[in-house]
Amino acid sequence: MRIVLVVACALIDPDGRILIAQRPEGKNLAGLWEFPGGKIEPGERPEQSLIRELAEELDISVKEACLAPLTFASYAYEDFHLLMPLYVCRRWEGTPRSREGQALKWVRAGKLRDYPMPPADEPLIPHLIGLVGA
Ligand code: 9L3
Ligand code: MG
Repeated sequence: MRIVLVVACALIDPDGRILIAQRPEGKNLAGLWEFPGGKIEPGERPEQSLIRELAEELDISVKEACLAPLTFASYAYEDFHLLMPLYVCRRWEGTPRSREGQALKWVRAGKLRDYPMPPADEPLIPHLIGLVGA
């Protein structure tokens, strides 16, 4: 089974809300809400990939020291196995804005269940509730 490494981030604002993004039409899992991130490209360290993805998708600049590992997702899709570290970040430069047509939403951890997510992301929710409260 091919293992695909993807990195994701829970951006947390000063109110304790978490940013989720809706996967746009044309991508797989379109319409589902996810923690922003993407695939690790060859030659990249995970933190570099995440910083690149956050710039590409959200137009924010994040320093590596501001990324803290929280947990990970491990999920068997039909044709590959997804391994996805989840980082949390409370400090960034710029204001997150949609650069790829994806809708964005700041949501309390206890409300994340109201947003349909890829199955890989769902088990991450209790870890975020544990971190910031519901
Ligand atoms: N994925 C799942 N949850 C996430 C992210 C960022 C990604 N929070 C899955 C969707 C795709 C694969 O990982 O199957 C690669 O993501 P992308 O490069 O299409 O964003
Ligand atoms: Mg992505």
